[in-house]
Amino acid sequence: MGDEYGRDTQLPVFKILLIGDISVGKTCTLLRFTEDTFSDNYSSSLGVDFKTKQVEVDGSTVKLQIWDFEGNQQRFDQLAKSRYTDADAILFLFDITNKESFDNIKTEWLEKVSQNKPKSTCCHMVVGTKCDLSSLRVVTAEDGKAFASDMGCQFIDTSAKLSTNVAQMFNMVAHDVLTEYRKTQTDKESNWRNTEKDKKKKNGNCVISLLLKESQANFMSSMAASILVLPFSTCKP
Ligand SMILES: Nc1nc2c(ncn2[C@@H]2O[C@H](COP(=O)(O)OP(=O)(O)O)[C@@H](O)[C@H]2O)c(=O)[nH]1
Ligand SMILES: [Mg+2]
Repeated sequence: MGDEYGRDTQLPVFKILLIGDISVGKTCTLLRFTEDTFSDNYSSSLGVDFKTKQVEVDGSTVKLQIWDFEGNQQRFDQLAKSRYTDADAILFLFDITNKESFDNIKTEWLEKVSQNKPKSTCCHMVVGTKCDLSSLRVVTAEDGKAFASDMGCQFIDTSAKLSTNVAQMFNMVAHDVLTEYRKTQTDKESNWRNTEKDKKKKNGNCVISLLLKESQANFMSSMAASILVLPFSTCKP
């Protein structure tokens, strides 16, 4: 059984967005994780929309539906708006050999995200890509960590080429979104319980007031009877 996007409706499905400048490695990261492939010649103008992968996390099986965007600002704007609002996680990718792609997260991508109002439980992560190119590195892991900590989220260095930290990164995200999901489920459950309790309380109050009314009525009618009977019974013939 599945919905229009091929989601298995039996499992929780978490929607994860990969965003960042063109050529930072979004498509390669997605393909490394979902198909365990990598190509040096992958055309960075191509995007693959989304792919899904089932993962085991914290004793649960969940589906990650991972969305890739082309990095083309205009197309991103057209496609992304509707997809932001129900995203469970947004990963901000930058290329560690390209300072501009890092700066653009602060100046452009974060702005875009906040404009499109993702849900308050949406998890964020800052991801440095191409960490196999360490000799060309211009953004240090410390810079990445400091920036992520300002955003209140985690930072991770990855390489789609060498498969470094790619699965770990998605597992970290799956853990974060599952934690949020469980919190929401618990909140929903306790709200439901409280509503049921309120309903029972109200019903209980109704029964008590009915009983009270009934006993009041009984009392009143017996009083009335004794008032009526009393004069006759006390009358001497
Ligand atoms: N050395 C190296 N190159 C990478 C890595 N990931 C992607 N690339 C290269 O970077 C270019 C852009 O990758 P792509 O995934 O298309 O970027 P996108 O535009 O963000 O989707 C391609 O030529 C890839 O081969 C990586 O981990 N290491
Ligand atoms: Mg791409």
